[in-house]
Amino acid sequence: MAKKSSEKKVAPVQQENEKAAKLESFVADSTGELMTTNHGVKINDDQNSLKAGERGATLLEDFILREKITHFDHERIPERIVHARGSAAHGVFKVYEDMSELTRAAFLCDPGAETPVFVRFSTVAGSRGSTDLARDVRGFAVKFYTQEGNFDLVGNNMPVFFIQDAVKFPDLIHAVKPEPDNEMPQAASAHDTFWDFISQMPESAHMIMWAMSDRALPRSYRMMEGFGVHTFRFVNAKGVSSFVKFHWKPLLGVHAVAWDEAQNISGKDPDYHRRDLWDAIEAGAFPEWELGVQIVPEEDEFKFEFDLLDPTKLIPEELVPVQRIGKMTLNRNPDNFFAETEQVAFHVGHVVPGIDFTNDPLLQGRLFSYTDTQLIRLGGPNFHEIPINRPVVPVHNNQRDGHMRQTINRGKTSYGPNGIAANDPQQAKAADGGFVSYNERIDARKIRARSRSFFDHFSQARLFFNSQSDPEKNHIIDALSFELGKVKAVEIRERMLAVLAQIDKGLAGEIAFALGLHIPKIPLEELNNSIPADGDRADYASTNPEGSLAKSEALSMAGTIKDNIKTRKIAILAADGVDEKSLSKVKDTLVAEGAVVHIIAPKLGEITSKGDKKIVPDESFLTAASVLYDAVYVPGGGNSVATLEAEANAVHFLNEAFKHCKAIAADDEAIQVLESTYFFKKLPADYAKETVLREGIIVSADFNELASTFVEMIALHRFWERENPRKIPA
Ligand code: HDE
Repeated sequence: MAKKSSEKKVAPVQQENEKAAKLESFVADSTGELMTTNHGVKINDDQNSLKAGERGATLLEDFILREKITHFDHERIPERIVHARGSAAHGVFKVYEDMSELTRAAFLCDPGAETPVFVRFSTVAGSRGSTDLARDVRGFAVKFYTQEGNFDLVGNNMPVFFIQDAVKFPDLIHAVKPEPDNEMPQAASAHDTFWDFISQMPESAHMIMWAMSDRALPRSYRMMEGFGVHTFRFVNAKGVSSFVKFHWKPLLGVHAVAWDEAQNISGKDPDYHRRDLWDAIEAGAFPEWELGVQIVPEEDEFKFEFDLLDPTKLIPEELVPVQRIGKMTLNRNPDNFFAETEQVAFHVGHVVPGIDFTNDPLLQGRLFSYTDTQLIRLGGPNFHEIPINRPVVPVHNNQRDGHMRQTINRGKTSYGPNGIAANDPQQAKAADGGFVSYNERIDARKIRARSRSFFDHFSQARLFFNSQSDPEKNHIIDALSFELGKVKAVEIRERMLAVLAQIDKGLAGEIAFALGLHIPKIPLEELNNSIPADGDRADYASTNPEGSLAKSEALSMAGTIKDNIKTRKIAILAADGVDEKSLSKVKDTLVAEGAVVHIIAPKLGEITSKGDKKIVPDESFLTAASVLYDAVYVPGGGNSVATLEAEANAVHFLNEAFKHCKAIAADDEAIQVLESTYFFKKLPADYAKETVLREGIIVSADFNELASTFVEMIALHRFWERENPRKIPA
């Protein structure tokens, strides 16, 4: 078995915990070791196969060659059918206060307990090698290694879902995946099959608004909210249950990139989110989220305009506030992508005593799917023995054998009840921590049907749209115009316009204009084409009530945290002759505020400052791109300014940063570089601070003022107002 090496390199910032200690016995480190076969025989030569003579044929006898090639031939396993592309990190979770009034889950009742976690973020539709910046939902799956076994909160970065019943999931995924005849397009919903399906499935209207919003283009996994989506149950020690919705609230705020930027990033750095997460953790800038819960007492189940069991609905925070009950910190990158990130197996059915399910039909179907998929993906029923999946507490039961069994179970019995082994392992009493399912009363007929309380498909879609800021609304309109513009079949576009008109006529009108179409008048009962063969269309007709809430602030990203610039990436453009004071004053201020600053020069190697100091740039214009940065600064220094002004890449860098609404700062001496950009003429003649903050551009000779205002500007994230008029040549 693998061994512990005293020389194992652990970055100083990385934190250890109980799960990390348990994983340690599986870690292999070859530093200073001799090469062996898988059976421990030392290898003398693994670069030349065994041949009959120097120029002769390779001999079948060569067990070293055969083992090496055979293992290689089997290195790949099936990728996840959805959420194939992901990145993960280790961390810890701590609850703030004892939650035992609501739940008996021990890890939520002891503020002193630190629970190890492993979190995997993912896109949904793309395959393993696809880009991070696809317009898509993001998976947000958390495995808590609690003292009562594993609890998996397998959520997304959007609080609702496309469909109301798990039986439709294969249809949804077949529709969004690349089309089956030509396997195109990869990691994109902008194609006929997806919108063909969606336009006949009005229950997806709410989720479509989320998926077409900026939420689908996160700036970073570290800047996304997470949601458990379904309504779950908390159950306390007395057996009293309440409904609960889970939330993750990122302490860095919720931020997005622009669609044009996302498309560019996909080319310049398809690993953008993966790298961002990895780099932040390596640098010790540990991402943090607060765990939030919305609690609904059992007796209030029917108090809402929507059904708590309907996964296309959220509970507006105005109706039930989110209580923040604990904090999660990700503080260690995995040692091995395959062994950990790829082999981790989440399951929405992994719950601990005190957390239970509701009858949400989407949740119920998921309970079946996750084990089923792991059986083939991870090769058999023993995937729970893979180190990353093992709980930190012991496992004892009568399950035995199967492919790749690791545990060597002692004794004669593998059944219960047994007399031979005194009936061990014994079932656990509830008082000893045994899981007891919530005693919900069910008295019903078997029926394939949906409750009418699920049929309002539009009021929350409208609530979401109405809650967005103007730039966010524009982005939704642009996104839908883009996606439907990529759809070839006119009847699909038209059907979709009819659906959108149910949400908001203005929204549908703008998209119809972009598509050069009219909105067809399709009555509500005609919109839903997902009805059973013997179903009556009228029985399945959507309803479209007004909804009593006009707006919900929490649904917009506009009011998110904007008070710091921690981990934001800032570019400083420089060339030979740069004024080193101008460069370092701004750089030092940004670094002191926690930003990551890169100097970008016409070439790599060294540049020489005005004062003859050697400066080593981090990137050249060839290796860097403005889309990989949040803001840009141009320091002074006559020669540097003259070089940058004449350098098309530098001017393009600034133009693009402007187009993507980013903060731009320049030393007064570098004004010529700005003058070479197309946007300069838009600047007001006097750079008063208020104007500067609105426009996100500052030019000043006072480095102190410049640096501190630049920090404020970067914290605001983006200046979306600049998109009007939205015709920008970059
Ligand atoms: Fe999943 N989902 N899902 N899902 N899901 C999978 O399990 C499934 C749904 C989510 O990082 C699969 O191990 C069905 C909602 C995440 O490893 C599979 C339905 C939500 C991940 C599966 C849903 C999710 C998955 C594929 C409809 C948000 C990635 C590989 C009822 C609450 C976990 C795997 C990771 C993965 C089935 C809907 C979240 C096939 C049948 C809703 C974050 O089992």
